[in-house]
Amino acid sequence: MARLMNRDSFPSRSSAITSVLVILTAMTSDPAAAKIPMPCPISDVPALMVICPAGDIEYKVVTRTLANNPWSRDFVTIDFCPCRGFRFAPIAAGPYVMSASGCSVSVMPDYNGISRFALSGGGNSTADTVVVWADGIRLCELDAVVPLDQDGDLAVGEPDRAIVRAKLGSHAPEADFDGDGVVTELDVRTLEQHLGHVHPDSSTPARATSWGRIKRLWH
Ligand SMILES: [Ca+2]
Ligand SMILES: [Ca+2]
Ligand SMILES: [Zn+2]
Repeated sequence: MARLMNRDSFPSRSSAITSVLVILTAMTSDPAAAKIPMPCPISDVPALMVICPAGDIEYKVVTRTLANNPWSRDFVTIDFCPCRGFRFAPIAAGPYVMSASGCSVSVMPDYNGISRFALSGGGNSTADTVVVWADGIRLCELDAVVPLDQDGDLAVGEPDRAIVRAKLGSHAPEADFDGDGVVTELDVRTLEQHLGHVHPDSSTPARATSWGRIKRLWH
């Protein structure tokens, strides 16, 4: 099913629409369709994800069935594994379940089909692919993951602000926090609202001098 629903695998838009209609038509008469989550846009997966190392920005996924009912039968997973420049904060007991590999996170939806991800992490994710899965079905691929912690030390500080300011006027997606396609002062202001925010595990303070310790925790 995941392969069938992968929009990237279709040769053209018209054939993609035809194929999806055939699948959806077949599923309408299938009682099992009431028990599985549908890919975007039936399920709602925001294209832009902004992440603060303090975990104070909520990213909300809403999973729905073909009949537009909430789906909450199993975990919803966000897979960051292709993002070699991105890292999650080492949280012992976070609001999400982390895979053993440390690069994908899962949340159990509530009865309304809502999964709330208050992710804590940082580092560059440019040009990498982040995919949202549920019940083995590929729901959607994100357009952009934008970390406020640009340099990946798990804190939002002056170096991060300098990185974003250096990209003012550019189309750099990794510094475009509002997703309007250009890096402006508004994006800098967004970062400034999180200046000083660090990852929530106080036993591993995110300062430049603690880089070695953070790295050891991660590897
Ligand atoms: Ca930083
Ligand atoms: Ca912008
Ligand atoms: Zn923050």
